[in-house]
Amino acid sequence: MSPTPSSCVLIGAPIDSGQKRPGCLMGPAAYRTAGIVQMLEDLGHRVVDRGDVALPVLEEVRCDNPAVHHLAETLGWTRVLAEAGQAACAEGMPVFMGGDHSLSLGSVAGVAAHAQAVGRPLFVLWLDAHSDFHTVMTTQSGSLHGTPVGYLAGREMAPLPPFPAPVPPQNICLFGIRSVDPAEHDALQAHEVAIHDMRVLDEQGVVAPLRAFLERVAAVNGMLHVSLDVDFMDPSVAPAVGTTVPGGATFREAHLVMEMLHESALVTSVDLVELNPFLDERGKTAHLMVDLLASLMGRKVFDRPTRAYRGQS
Ligand code: HAR
Ligand code: MN
Ligand code: MN
Ligand code: MN
Repeated sequence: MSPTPSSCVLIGAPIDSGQKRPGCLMGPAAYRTAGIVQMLEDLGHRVVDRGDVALPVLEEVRCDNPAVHHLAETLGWTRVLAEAGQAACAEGMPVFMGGDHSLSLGSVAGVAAHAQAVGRPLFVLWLDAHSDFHTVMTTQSGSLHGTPVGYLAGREMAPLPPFPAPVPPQNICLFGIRSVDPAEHDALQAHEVAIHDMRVLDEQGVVAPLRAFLERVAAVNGMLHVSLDVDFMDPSVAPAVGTTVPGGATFREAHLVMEMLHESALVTSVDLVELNPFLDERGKTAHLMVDLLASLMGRKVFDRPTRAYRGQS
């Protein structure tokens, strides 16, 4: 289980439709401009850039929540990303370049289908200010970027297709959250999702809670999908996101999480989401996201041994 070198499969997801502020669709271009391919190659990885997925012909859909917007588009993106994601898993580590967080409806569906096919349990680390645990029926904003965790946990999400192999709530870790709507709060309580909110990270730091989760992944030879929302970080270090929430992870906390993930050698797929380049300051946030991925993929000042998590050979 060597963390380097590996093959990375880049999948661009130029998606804006999961929320109301235009701009996230420029995300994949911003990551490429910030040098994501060169960075990965410099770390010794093979990189295949699959380009951007394209929206298929849309089907007509309706739902009973009048707040919901762009449902047909979201359904279309979900389909193509699930397909692209599952195919990419067979070739290397998929890196989904968003696009708003609704892309994870598809990316995680693809990864989950792959995990099921190879008979390994899937774990999901959700680095975000938000819990994204709504359903199509509970969202009040109607913005479907607030629903992917609900979907992958197997909550009722018609007219989306049923989630393939729902992830058991205990295998989902929400890390850094600090903005949870009342309907999400109640559903989270009922589902036993692992939650390390900002209060926990303030008290314990990022290391102990993350280590505890990684040990659980390693103990059962799990696959680990990491979904990194720009608003996991504090807006002072990551301004280019439409839904900033003060009190987020610092620059070093975010890198430390990524460095620990690298040392764990457990990560099998990644989402980079919610970057809105139109709101950025001279590429600052795009560069931060690429640098965080670099830490996750092995950039470090001094070599450190791969940390053997319990149960990992
Ligand atoms: N919970 C709020 C809603 O559903 C805000 C969701 C915002 N989500 C993101 N992604 N920005 O984490 O509208
Ligand atoms: Mn829109
Ligand atoms: Mn999110
Ligand atoms: Mn968020």
